[in-house]
Amino acid sequence: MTRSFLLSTSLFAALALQPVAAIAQPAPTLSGQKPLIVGHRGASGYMPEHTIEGYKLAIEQRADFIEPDLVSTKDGVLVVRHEPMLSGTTDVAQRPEFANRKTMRKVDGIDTTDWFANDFTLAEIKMLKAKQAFADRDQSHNGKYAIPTFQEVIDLAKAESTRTGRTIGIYPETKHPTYHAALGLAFEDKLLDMLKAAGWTEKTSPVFIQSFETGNLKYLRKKTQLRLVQLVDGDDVDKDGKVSLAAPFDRPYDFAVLGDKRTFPDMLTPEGLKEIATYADGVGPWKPYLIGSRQTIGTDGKPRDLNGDGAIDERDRTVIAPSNVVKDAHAAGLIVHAWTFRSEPKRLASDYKGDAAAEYKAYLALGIDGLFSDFPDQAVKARNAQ
Ligand SMILES: [Ca+2]
Ligand SMILES: [Ca+2]
Repeated sequence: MTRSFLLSTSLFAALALQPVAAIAQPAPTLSGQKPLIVGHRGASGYMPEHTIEGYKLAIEQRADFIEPDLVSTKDGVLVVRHEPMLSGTTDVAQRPEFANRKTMRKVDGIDTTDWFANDFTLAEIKMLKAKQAFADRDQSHNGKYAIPTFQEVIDLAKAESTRTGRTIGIYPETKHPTYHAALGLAFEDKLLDMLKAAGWTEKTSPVFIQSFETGNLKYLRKKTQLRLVQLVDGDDVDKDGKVSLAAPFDRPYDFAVLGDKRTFPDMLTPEGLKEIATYADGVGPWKPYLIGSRQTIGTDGKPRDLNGDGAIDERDRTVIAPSNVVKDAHAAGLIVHAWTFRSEPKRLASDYKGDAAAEYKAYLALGIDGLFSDFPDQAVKARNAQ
């Protein structure tokens, strides 16, 4: 005991000689500025996603950017939904007037039966009400709020910037570009026209445009100076903490259509990142690509229930060493915006002990330039605590 006391005392003395900042300071962002907090689909941990009310809450919670995911209506109006399928986030299935609109379509190669935004006019979409997408989150706002158009989100960001005196940025995602193009509803030009009308055309404008596909980002690169972000997806995380792949989450869907065999992980190698830097300003990786988490496998070959609650989930995983993705992306001149931070204790690896702040801290320490959170208040608090 004496020995360890002496050791720890001398270690303490050695550390005391160091400037405190040298010990705990996170790696710098590419710009050296504070990381951005993006309200993911609004403040979707608290409110139904992609509603004006949800975006307003994210702004109240001091998110720097709000994130509208974009899909097209039948009459070519951009509305905000996470996907063309409407049943997961609206009351469409409870509306007898639209019962016959349920149909099967192929979405990124997958047969999908649902109601699709592209089969509804804007007037019809406006009859629907939003609902919370996660069954384990607050359902009390269901049925109250309308589906906004993209224009309404632009107008909100402008009005709230004026009201608050802060710049509220927007971070639109072009959803399923190949799918929309096949329907004659490609909307890249429309998106740029709307942003231009809002006065946003420059690299310094408070806008990022994101996509999981590559072709539409390359197209946009030729037409705009606005910042572009290549999203990088995956299917799942395996027992060892590595991202696993299965279609359609194995590669950008335009790669799949063109027979390009490169996968999402291939895009995060130093070479892959250099390629992205030829047409985008940043990369938006699913966060297990930065810090994975592994299961503990028992002698029976099954994952162990670390917290003994009878279920196997995120809480039974242990984080592994961080990857080099942030460092390699910065070396390629790319910013890194990671997603999605979901602050509920049940969605955190065991290392974080149910404390979302610990997870934010671990990622911010890598030098990420921004992150998407369903709980912007918690993300802002963690960022400001740095
Ligand atoms: Ca999104
Ligand atoms: Ca468990």
